[in-house]
Amino acid sequence: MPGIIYTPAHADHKPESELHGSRRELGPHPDNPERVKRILDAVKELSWAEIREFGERDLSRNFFQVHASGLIDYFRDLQNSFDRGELDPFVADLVAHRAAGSFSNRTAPRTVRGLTGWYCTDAQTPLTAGTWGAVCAAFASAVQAAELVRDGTHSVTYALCRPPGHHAGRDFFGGYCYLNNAAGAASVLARSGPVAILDIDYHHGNGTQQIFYGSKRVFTASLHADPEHAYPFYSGYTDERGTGAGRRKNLNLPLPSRVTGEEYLKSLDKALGAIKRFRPKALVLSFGADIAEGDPIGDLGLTAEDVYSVGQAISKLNLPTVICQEGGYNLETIGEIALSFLRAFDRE
Ligand code: OKP
Ligand code: ZN
Repeated sequence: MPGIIYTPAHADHKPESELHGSRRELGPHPDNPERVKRILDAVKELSWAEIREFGERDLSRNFFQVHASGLIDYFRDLQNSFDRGELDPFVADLVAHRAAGSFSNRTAPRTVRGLTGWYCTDAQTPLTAGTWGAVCAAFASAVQAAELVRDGTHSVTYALCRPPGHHAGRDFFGGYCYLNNAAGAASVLARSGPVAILDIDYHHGNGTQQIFYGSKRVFTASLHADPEHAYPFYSGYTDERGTGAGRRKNLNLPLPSRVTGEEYLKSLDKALGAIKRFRPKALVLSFGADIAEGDPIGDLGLTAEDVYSVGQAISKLNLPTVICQEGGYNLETIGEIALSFLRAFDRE
């Protein structure tokens, strides 16, 4: 029986606003706690799913498998500064541009403010007093989802992660993401054999790609909006194929705007073929409901029915699977879309 891993701790991360550049004004931040509430309400309908909540746990070992210690230390210092009342919610004032090193060989600055610019890749990823707690909870839910699959308790688990994770790399964060939940899950499973990560969020999972770019044990495939016109702009192109031992272990399939369900399934088939040839023992899915039509920051045309077909095609791989929630920002449809996708994994 599939299991759903959920924790209410996500609600402590509640970024208020985002700068909408083109409109020269602040608008509501797309990643709000309501997203999880809508998904949870919808997926409760799944008769076959068991919903598990969990408490705190020590994640240090799991952190360091996928993230640099400097990034984790920074987040912990940041939290201490919030706890001491030294900070108000903020975003990076600047990000570490390659020009930053042009005056000297200066490396990371020491203050929390300076380090935010060092580690964060954009100014859309707010830091608040409740952020780190929620981030740890999301990461823990992905790790726990992987452990339940590894131990054979469930053959499919769904970690209702918020904030999302796939834009967080080994030593950087951004794109509403802080720690890479899917990478945390994959690293648990990779101890027992080769693992494939399939990322079907609307945006390219640049963090996931970077973490495993040199790894031959973890194959990464991603379907996403063409980075020519979509975030994260600097990665997600077809010529990024992996490096060293990880050569040909990364596959990017950029999609045109308003792609139809039929076209999408053709690209998906390519990803699934490559995954089969890799012969993984387990699958980690980064699932974003922002691939559905009507997403406020996406422009694809997938209907709920298409999303079900996408789920079915993936489910047919018949691999032990951990599904991590990534994006999806249309509150009116996010529940229905997640439910359509998960229905496809009722395969026992
Ligand atoms: C996170 B996930 C909207 C601009 C979008 C960042 C997108 C991050 C998406 N005003 N900028 O992949 O869904
Ligand atoms: Zn996304």
